[in-house]
Amino acid sequence: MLTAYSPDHRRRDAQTELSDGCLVAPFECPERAEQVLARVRESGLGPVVPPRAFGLDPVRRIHDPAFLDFLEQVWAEWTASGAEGEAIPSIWPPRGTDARATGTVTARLGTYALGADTSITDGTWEAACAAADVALTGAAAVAAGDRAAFALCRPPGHHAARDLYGGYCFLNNAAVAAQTFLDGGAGRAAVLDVDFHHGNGTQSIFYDRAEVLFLSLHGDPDLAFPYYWGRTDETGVGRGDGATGNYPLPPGTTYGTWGEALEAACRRIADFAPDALVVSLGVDGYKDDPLSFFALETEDYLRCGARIGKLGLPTLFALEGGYDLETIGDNTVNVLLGFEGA
Ligand code: Q9C
Ligand code: ZN
Repeated sequence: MLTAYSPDHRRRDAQTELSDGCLVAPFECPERAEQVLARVRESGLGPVVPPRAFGLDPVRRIHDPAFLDFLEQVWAEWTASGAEGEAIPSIWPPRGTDARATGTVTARLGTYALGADTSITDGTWEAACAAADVALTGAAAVAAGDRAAFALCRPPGHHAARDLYGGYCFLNNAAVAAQTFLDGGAGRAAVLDVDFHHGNGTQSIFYDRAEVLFLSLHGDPDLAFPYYWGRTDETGVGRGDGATGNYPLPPGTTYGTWGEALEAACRRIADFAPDALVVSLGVDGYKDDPLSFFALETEDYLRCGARIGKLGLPTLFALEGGYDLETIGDNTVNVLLGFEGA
């Protein structure tokens, strides 16, 4: 399968992440994508191609125009305000307030941020746009008849909602890709999110839509980021009722339990019979990942890919999380090799 990749991901190179009360070096760093790319090349998975420039129209199908303006302008406004650090929100509209403050940059940060973990810096917008183009390039290959493609997206996307960024995500690459399949004539699409964290952004984007099935396997949100979404009683709303499914799993989860949840999710996807599948591919469920409490092994990712491959669907893989730099390449590419061997 082809891999879409852009070196412009490197423009997202924040130096700070607010973590446990300290400003630390961000877990979501450029080396992640370089490690995955190196492993893609070594493994002989297939050609690596640069993205085509799709412009913002397909992104506007998913995201709010004022939110996109904010992402494009925030760094310039932040520096113009005299702030010296990276752009981190420090105030939000409180519970019970629907206010969408659009005045100063400080107010706008709180309007659009999910949390304070994701500093915005120079180049963030450009990298996020490149990641969306990478996803759209992979989707275009699948729409043109390729069995599968790998979008080596960075920054990741699945925590970003229609007008919300955070959890290292700005534009929801997987959602943009799923929508482009629909706009290209697919009647139904499924998104399977195997990242350790719940894909709250993708869930919320498609929550009321019957034609997009969203399923997520993740660390129990009673214990894990993003905390406020990902429980089993979140099943969709209105026409989308029944088209969302969550599989929260406990600390210490190994492939025995994880694989059972994957099996259940894959059966639901088969029943739904989508025209295309998007896999939000995060490998932060790995046993040594610094941000997760699962215990998946490198070999387990081969089995994961093989099960997804058994669905026999046109499939786009979009990279999400995975923060163990030693193994992110092997774990990610194992899913793709497992898929191809199925
Ligand atoms: N002390 C993705 O995997 N919280 N995002 C980290 C560290 C944010 C993960 C807390 C985790 C976001 C795409
Ligand atoms: Zn994650």
